[in-house]
Amino acid sequence: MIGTPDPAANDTISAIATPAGPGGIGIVRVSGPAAHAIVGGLFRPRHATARWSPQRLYYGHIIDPETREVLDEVLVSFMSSPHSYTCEDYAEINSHGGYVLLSKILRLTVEAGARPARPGEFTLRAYLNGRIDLTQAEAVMDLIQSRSEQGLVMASRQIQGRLRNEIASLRETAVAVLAQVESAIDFMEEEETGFDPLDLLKAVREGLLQPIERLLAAHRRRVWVDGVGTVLAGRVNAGKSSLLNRLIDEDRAIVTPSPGTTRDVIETLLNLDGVPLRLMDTAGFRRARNPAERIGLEHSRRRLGEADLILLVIDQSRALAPDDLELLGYCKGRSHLVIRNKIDLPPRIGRGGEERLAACQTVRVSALTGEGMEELRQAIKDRVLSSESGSVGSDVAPNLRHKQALENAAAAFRRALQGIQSGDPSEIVAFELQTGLDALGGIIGEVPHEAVLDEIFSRFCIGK
Ligand SMILES: Nc1nc2c(ncn2[C@@H]2O[C@H](COP(=O)(O)OP(=O)(O)OP(=O)(O)O)[C@@H](O)[C@H]2O)c(=O)[nH]1
Ligand SMILES: [Mg+2]
Repeated sequence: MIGTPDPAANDTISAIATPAGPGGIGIVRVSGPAAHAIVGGLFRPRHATARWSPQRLYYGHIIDPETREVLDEVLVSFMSSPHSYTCEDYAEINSHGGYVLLSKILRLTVEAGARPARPGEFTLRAYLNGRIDLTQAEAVMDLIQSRSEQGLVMASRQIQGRLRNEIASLRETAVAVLAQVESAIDFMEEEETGFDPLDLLKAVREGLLQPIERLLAAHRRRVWVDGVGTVLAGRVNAGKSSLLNRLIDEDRAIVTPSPGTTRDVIETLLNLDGVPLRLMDTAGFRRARNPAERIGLEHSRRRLGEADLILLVIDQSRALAPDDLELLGYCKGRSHLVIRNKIDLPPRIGRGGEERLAACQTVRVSALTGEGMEELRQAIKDRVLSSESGSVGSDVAPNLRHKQALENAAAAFRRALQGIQSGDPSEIVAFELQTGLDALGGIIGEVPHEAVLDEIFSRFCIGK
């Protein structure tokens, strides 16, 4: 979402803020030092005014400066730095919707001196100007793209700074620990430094590693924002596409009796009583017979690798085949459900097959008659909710970037812990703590250096 940071941004940017296509209203927003002049130059207010007051809506018309033609009847607002979304001078034109009209207004702002904004650039400016941190900037996008109401609530909390606060408190703890370790470097011979390895171990374990573990567990909550990546997998002809169609109650995927019908991955959104799924139908497994099928299978495998939940479809009217066994093996250790499809037909799965399936949680359905579909829906919901419940108690949902940074921080703090335990030189411990601190700083988009020094010196009296 965020473009290349451009801290020296003193140009004025402009963009259409509403989606393309017909709509009741559309918005063009302009931000930067010339925002008021550019929009003011295109706007003819109903009542003439000498200056634009912030927090007011002005009614009037947008005029094409070249032809003097009235383009549209609009409402315009002006905001002054730093009291705007971007912290810059800012203006918004509310016109009628419609891509051609909005494009024309955008073009007029550009001809008047604005530059078309890059994706996410308004939010980038809000971040660069210090109004929000990176987690809040990311949450703006989550709010827009959330796949469920719960995801919306989580994104809104993140915008309010919930994750930022958690990271800030972790950083405070890390800075305090680092300050103690660094003072042990500087004042090695002094006894009054209060350097107690046991206290430090406790602070690292309980103040850093445990809260980070909780945040990492809360990463699972991202499914509310992103949707649960759910892959229908199985042998050719098992009934995956028929199941997709049943689940979404629509003839979306092609179903035929011939094996190898599905080639492309078909992805669709499904909301199961508030649980958002990104449901994917994939090419069935067998030895590929031609290049198209081989490519389809590669796509299937990739989606399978990325899946949050695998729905493994088995045709119970046939004996279990090596492909079924391979997929069953693949599902081990991954969140999955085994679907025994075609229960309207006599079971021919074989004794060995039955023994193999006995160890799995299975749901019996017929995609043809619809039998068992309610149970399947329930089982999917239960599975998602149970894997998400591990993170209860946390209010936030770190995304993948946060997760990776948290893992890096945790790894560094664990190395610091080991260093303290094995009596390593304090410089080495301090280095690891600083590495962890930097990783945490990366989450909110800021890495402190002076904070550590401040922390050390604020703890000592002058002359000591
Ligand atoms: N009797 C019966 N037939 C079914 C059932 N589900 C699917 N079929 C039939 O099985 C055949 C294959 O169904 P698909 O849904 O295309 O199977 P698929 O797993 O998507 O197959 P590929 O895309 O080739 O991998 C079709 O003829 C379906 O009508 C079921 O529950 N009972
Ligand atoms: Mg199919």
